[in-house]
Amino acid sequence: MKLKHALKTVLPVLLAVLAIHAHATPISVVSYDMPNGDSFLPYHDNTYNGSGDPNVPNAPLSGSTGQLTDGSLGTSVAPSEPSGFYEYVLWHNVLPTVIFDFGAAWDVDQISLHIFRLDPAAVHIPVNVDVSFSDDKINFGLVTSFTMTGSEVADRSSGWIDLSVTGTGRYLQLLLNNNGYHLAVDEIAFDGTQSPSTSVPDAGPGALMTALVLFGCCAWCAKRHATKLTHPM
Ligand SMILES: [Ca+2]
Ligand SMILES: [Ca+2]
Repeated sequence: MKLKHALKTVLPVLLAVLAIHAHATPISVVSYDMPNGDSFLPYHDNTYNGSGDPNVPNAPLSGSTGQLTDGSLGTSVAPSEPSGFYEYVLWHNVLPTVIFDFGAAWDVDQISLHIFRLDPAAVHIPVNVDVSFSDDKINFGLVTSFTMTGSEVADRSSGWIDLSVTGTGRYLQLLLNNNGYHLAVDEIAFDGTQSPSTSVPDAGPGALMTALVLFGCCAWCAKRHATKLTHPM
């Protein structure tokens, strides 16, 4: 009886410990909506297979995914070789806004952008990236704006830029302010935890060890109490 009571007391603490140890995992993107890339065919989102024509520059694309979330990365590209940009989506004439659908609400804590920089061809890092969240794809919350220095990635190379965010929603909107220059992006990824936080936590070794110690203390206390009752002083 006492053991049952002790377990009842320690259980909330144990669950809290497990929740604290839940950690971020990659978030799968169900679909993203955005304007297609510009001019040359390699600049487009060539594998996008939803609504909208990926062969038409700046066509509105929606309902599916393409090169931005396929896991494939581009390489360095010579300024005179548009074909080398195939893995990238390159915008110039539009200020791209991309709305991602995660299929369910997630607590997002990191956005990772893989971007190519080529100063001689005016392919630059965006001057700022604006992030906002929504549950219905219509009403978006407060905007978090990240200002870039332009040197996050070395010239003539591509690299990851990680942005730490705090936000929850099924939809995430990214505004990539290219400030009138070219912007070449080949992958965008997200990390976070499923929302609400009552989802099944990922119990690591530390969490399990803490849980075992708590359980052991609980059992010892209950046994000691029972012994006292059996052999009163
Ligand atoms: Ca890609
Ligand atoms: Ca492309």
